Order: sequence, then structure tokens, then C-alpha cells
Amino acid sequence: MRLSHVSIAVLTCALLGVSLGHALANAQTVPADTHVLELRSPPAIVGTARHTGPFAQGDSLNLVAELKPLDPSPVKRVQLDTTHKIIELAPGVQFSAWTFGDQVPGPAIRARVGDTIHFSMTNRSDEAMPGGLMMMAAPMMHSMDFHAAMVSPQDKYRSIAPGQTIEFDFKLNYPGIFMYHCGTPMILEHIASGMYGALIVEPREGYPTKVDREYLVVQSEFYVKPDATGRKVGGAPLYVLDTERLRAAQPNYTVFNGAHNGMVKKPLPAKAGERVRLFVLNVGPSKTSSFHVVGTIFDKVWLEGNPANQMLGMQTVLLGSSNSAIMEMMIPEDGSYIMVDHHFANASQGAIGLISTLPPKQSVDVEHNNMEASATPKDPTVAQAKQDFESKCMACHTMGQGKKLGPDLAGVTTRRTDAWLARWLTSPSKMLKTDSQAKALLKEFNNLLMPDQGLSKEEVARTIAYFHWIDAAATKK
Ligand code: HEC
Ligand SMILES: [Cu+2]
Repeated sequence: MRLSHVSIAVLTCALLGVSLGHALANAQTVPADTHVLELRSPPAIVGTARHTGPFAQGDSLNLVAELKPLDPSPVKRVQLDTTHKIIELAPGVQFSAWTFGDQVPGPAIRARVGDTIHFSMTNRSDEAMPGGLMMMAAPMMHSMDFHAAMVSPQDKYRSIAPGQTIEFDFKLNYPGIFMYHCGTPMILEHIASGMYGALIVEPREGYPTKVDREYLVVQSEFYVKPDATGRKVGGAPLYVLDTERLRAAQPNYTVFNGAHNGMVKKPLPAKAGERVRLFVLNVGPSKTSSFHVVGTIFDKVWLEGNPANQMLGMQTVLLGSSNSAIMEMMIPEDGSYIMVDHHFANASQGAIGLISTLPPKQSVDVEHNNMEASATPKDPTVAQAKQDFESKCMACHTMGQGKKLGPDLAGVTTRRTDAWLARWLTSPSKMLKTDSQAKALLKEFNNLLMPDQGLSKEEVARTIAYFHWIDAAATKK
């Protein structure tokens, strides 16, 4: 009898606890956004009048990493046409891409909760590219899927044929950084070809903190191979989508803002003592990002870009495919702060960038060594090694431009034996366990590990041959 009383009391308490907990949870989520969802969206209109002129138009659009302040107008007119064009993914890698607004990633839209997006898109995949370049990919159906919208996919996200234009409106209900992408089958191929971008939705009252700089970083993978029919773009081989790699989720490039090493060449500027707000979106299509900045800590992180989802003092933010976050941090002192995907296999494929307090290097193009631009090794294996070096290693190394994340490799054959280099290139991680020179080097480079590059024996041999070719050419001068 007594026992059952006690257990009833416990039960009541537990029940009370549950409902109290529930009410509390609600109370915590409600203040973030108390408005009523706006779900009315008229049917999409599809017509045959084409847009001409610019492929992207609208005051709310941002074409580069540095974000413009919010455009205050409550209705954002956004025009993003689809095109097929060649983009330079990495030095010497001319990729046949499909785009929104003629760039990869597509332009970022910046808006606010409560705004209406009036969207309009012509499928211009049938237009020849400017500059007389022949068409590299056949015209095809495309569509637009906005993660920021709450609308019927069958109506708004339908595919339109080349020459058609689709228009629709939607309201922004939640703050966040939302992906947009083409949703036409095979979706995987359309995304991997470059059809994506970000729609940033600010909270109705703006962000609760003040910052000095705002930048957008979009991470994505590329799966490419040289064109089987040997087509060329301005003398360089054309690269096309490698659908086998794509389905196996084995990218050969993982990049920030559409270009291998893009933000190592052109760091994002900041000053010591400033507060920086990064808007980071991982597009995938198939990989996660462990986003990290070397040298600082994320003071505040708002998962998915919504200040209600706040985390504090984070080192790394895990973003699945199509996840995003706003990360705010202080720049403690002068230096170059390295943005990486701390899943280092991804970083070594190009997911590296810099936020730097140093003045931008004038005229020094770190993609190229200090030899004459035309210098190409005569030996084809060495020429291949040069090209591999430029696409795989120049995120961290230069040839004669000084230290980057790793040492300047000009003259490396004079300070190391071929046997040492062969062991290093085969497995830096093994060397770092056993070799005293390697250990000293690691210390000199702030314990930043050179990731294992997975080079074959032949690749190791020809990389060393390339180092000798550089050093021999330098002594001839
Ligand atoms: C993510 C950055 C990164 C990438 C990518 C990278 N390295 Fe390195 N590399 C380093 C760092 C850092 C060191 C210095 C040792 C250490 O700290 O691990 C280094 C050291 C070296 C050394 C020894 C240099 C010396 O002075 O003894 C060689 C040789 C080298 N790397 C070659 C390469 C080649 C070839 C590639 C491309 C296939 C490559 N690295 C890609 C970061 C990188
Ligand atoms: Cu498409």
C-alpha cells in the first residue's frame, strides 16, 4: 500500500517533470522566431519568353566571398539563368561545368526573414559560350530547388527545357544559410557539375552580435577526368564529369568557393583584433566537412546559420552534405589563419583557404614557380610531375616564392638526398615517427603535418625528377 503510494508520487513527479521539461523546451525555442509561418505561394509560371543579357541579376546577389550588407527591400527579385560553361577548377584543369548565373558556386542571395523572393530563371544551356567557344555539353533540362522555401516541389522545382523560363515566389520563414541546387535527375550529376549556391536568410532583427567582416565559404567536391575524345580548351585538355568516381564518392578535388586553392592565392583580408563572421555551407554532394580555422577558436557557432542554435568555443564544426553554420571568431594577432577541412584527405585535395592580416602579395602568382611561364620540361614524365605538383602540392608549397604552409621546395634536392625524398614522399607520417630531420621540419612548421599524398612509386620517382629539373634550371641562370 505504502509502496504503491510512493510509486504513484514518483510517477506523478516524473510526469510533471516531463511536461515541465516540455514547456521549458518550447519556451526556449519560441523567442527565436515568434512569427506565424507564411506558407502562401502562387503557382509557378512557365513560359517561353527568354531572358537575354546578364545571366544573374538582383540587388540581393553576391558574386564573391566578401558579402555585401543586406538589401533592405522586402521583395527580392532574383534572376539566375542556367548556363553551360568552362571553369578553371585548378591550374590546367578546364572543367565543363553547368551553372546558375554563369558561375560556380552560383551567386549568393542575401535576404531576411519575412522577405519575399521573386525568382525567375531561363534555361540558357543551349546558348554558345561567349568568346566563340564551341558548346562542350549538350543543352538539357534544369530546375531550381531552394532549401529556404516551403513549397510544393512538384510545382516550383519542376524541370524546364532549354529556352523556357520559370518564375515563382516564396516567403522566407526561418533564418539560416540554405543551399539551393538543381533538382533535375540525375541530381547527383547536376550538383557535381556545379549547379548550387547559398541563400542567406538573416533573422528578422538581424544578428545579435556586431562584426567587422563577413565572408561566405562554400565547400564542394569535384569528380573529373580528361575528356575521352581529347577535346581541348585553349590548348589545355578539357575535363569532364567522371561519373564512376562520382558514384563511388571518390572526388579528386575538394574546394572552397569553386576553385582549388582559390583563397590561398587570394586570402580573405582581416586585421588583428577584428571579429570575423564566416558563413559556411557544405554543398557536398557526398562528403562531410570538418571545418576548422588554424590559429583561432570559434567564439560563437550558429548551426545552420540560425542564432537560436548556438554553440560556444568550438574548434571544428561538422557539416554534413547541405549543412551550414555561421562561425564567429576573433583574429588574435597578425598572421595568416588557415581555413581547412580537418578531414585532411579533403584538405589535401584543395579545401584550404586563408584569412590573412598581411597585405595581399602584389603580382606574385603563387600558382607558378619563378621560372619563365613558358618553361615546360621536355621529358613528358617530368612535365606530368610538374602538372601534378601544381594541382596537388601548391596549396602548401611554392617553388621559389618562400614558405607557405610547408617549405619552399626550390633547392630541396640540394638539402635532401633522393633516398630521403623518396621515403618522405611515400609516407610523411612514417618518416615523422622515425626520422630526426623530418621531426625537426615538423617543429619548424608548427606541427602542421603534411598529409600522406598516396603517391605511387612512379609518381614519387617523377616528382623527384621534377625537383632536379627545377634545381638544375636554377643553377643554369
Ligand atoms: C596540406 C599541406 C601540404 C600539402 C598538400 C603538401 N605538403 Fe609537403 N609539406 C607540408 C609541410 C607542413 C611540410 C613540412 C614538414 C611537416 O611539417 O610535416 C612539408 C614538407 C615537404 C617536403 C620536405 C621539404 C624539405 O625541405 O625537406 C617535401 C619534399 C614535400 N613536402 C613535398 C610535397 C609534395 C610533392 C606534395 C604534393 C604531392 C606536397 N608536399 C603536398 C605540407 C604539405
Ligand atoms: Cu541541372
